[in-house]
Amino acid sequence: MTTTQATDTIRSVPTMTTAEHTKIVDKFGAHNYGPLPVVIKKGEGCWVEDVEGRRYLDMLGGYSALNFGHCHPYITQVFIEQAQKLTLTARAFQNDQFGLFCKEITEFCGFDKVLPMNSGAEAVETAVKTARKWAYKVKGVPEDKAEIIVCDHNFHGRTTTVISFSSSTQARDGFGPFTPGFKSIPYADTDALEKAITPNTAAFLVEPIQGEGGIQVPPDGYLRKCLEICKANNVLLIDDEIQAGFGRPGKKFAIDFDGVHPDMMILGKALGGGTMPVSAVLGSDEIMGVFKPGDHGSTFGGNPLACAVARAAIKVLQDEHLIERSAELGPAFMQRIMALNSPAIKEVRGRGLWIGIEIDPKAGSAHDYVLKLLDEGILTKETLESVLRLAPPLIITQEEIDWAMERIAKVFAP
Ligand code: IF1
Repeated sequence: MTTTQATDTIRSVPTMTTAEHTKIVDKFGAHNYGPLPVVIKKGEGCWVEDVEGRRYLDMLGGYSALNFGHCHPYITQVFIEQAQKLTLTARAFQNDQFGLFCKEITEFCGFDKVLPMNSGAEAVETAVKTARKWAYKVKGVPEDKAEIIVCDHNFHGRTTTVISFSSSTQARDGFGPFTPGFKSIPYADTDALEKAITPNTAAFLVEPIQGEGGIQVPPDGYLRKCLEICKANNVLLIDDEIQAGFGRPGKKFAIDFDGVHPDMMILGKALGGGTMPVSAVLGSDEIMGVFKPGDHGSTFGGNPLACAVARAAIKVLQDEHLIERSAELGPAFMQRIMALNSPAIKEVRGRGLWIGIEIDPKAGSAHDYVLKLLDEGILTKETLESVLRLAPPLIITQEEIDWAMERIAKVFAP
C-alpha cells in the first residue's frame, strides 16, 4: 500500500455531519457564496444524497450545466476512459479528440469554426475579443474605439471585463476600474438597440432568454428583429446560449424560437456533460479568421478530456431526444404550476424545462419558498428576490415531475 493510499481521504471521505462539513467550509473557504445547509455526497440522474443520507430531487440542475443529470452513465464512461488515456497536451501539440470535437460541434451548431475555452466567462471574454478584433481588422472601426452593446440585467459571468458591463451593483461593487467600450440598453427593446448603434459598434451581446435576470422570455421575433438591425448596420449579433441553450428551452438553442442564426454563439455549462467546464465560441470563417497563432488561448482550452465529454454531451442530447423531452414535459409542468392558482404566485414563465415562478412579495421572498421546498426534498434556487428557478435535468421523468408537483402544490397551497 502506498503512503497516499494509506492516507486516502479523497476516496474515503471521513464521515462528518452537515454541521461539521459546514464548519470547515466556513473556516477555510472564502465566503463568496451562501449555500443552502445541504452537503451532497452522491448524485445519480435527477437525485442527490446528502452526508446524512437524505435524498433530494435536484431541480436547479447546476444552473443548466446538469442537463444530462448527475453522473450520466455514458458520459461518465467516456470521461473515465479518456481520463485513463490522455487528459491534457496543451495546444502546443495536437490531440486525437480535438479535431473530431471541432467538426462535430460546428456541424451541430451550424458554424464554420470554433474556439474552445473552459468556463462560460472565458468564452464570453473570447467573444468580446473576437468582436473587437473583427471590428478593427474587418469592419474598419478605428483602433480602441470598438463599442459592444449589452442588455440591462444581463448575466455573462464574473470576470472584470464581463462585470464591467453588468448592471448589478453587487457584481460591480469594489471591483473597478472597469473595462470601457460597452453600452447597456433595456432588454427586449429593438428601438433601443437601433438607437444605440454607432459606426463604431462591433457587436450586440444578448441572452436569448435572460437567466439571472429572472428567466425573462422576450417577445416572439425579438432576436429576429435584432439580427435584422445588426445586419443592416454591419454589427455582429453574439448569442449567449451558455444557460439558455443546449436543449434547455425545448429547442436546440433558445434563439431557434425565432428561427434565426446569430453571427456568433457562445456555449458552456451543459457542453461539459455535467462533468467539467467546457465552453466554446462559434462563428464564420470570416469572424473566427481574425485569429492568428499566438493571438489568444488557454492552458486547458480544447483539452482531450474536455473534447471527449463535449462530444459525448452532443451525442446524448440527440440520442436521448432530450430537446424533445424538454419541449414536451416543460409546458405541461408549467401549466400545472399555473393551475395551482396560488395567491403566492404572481407569474409562471419560461421555455421548456426552464421555469421561473415569480413570487408575490406579499407572500414572502423566493428564498422563503426555496427553504420550504428544501424541507419537502426539492433543491432549487432563487434569482433576484422574487423568482424561484426550476431547471431540472432534461432526463427527468414524468413520475419525478409528478413527485415534485405534489410537493410544490403543498408548499404553494393557500
Ligand atoms: C455563479 C448566475 C445563472 C450564464 C450566462 C455566462 C455565464 C453564466 C448566460 C458564465 C453563468 C452561472 C454562474 C454561477 C451561477 C450561474 C448563474 F446566477 F450567476 F447568474 F445560471 F444564472 N453566460 N451562470 O448564466 O459562465 O463562467 O459561470 O461558467 O457565478 O454563481 P461561468
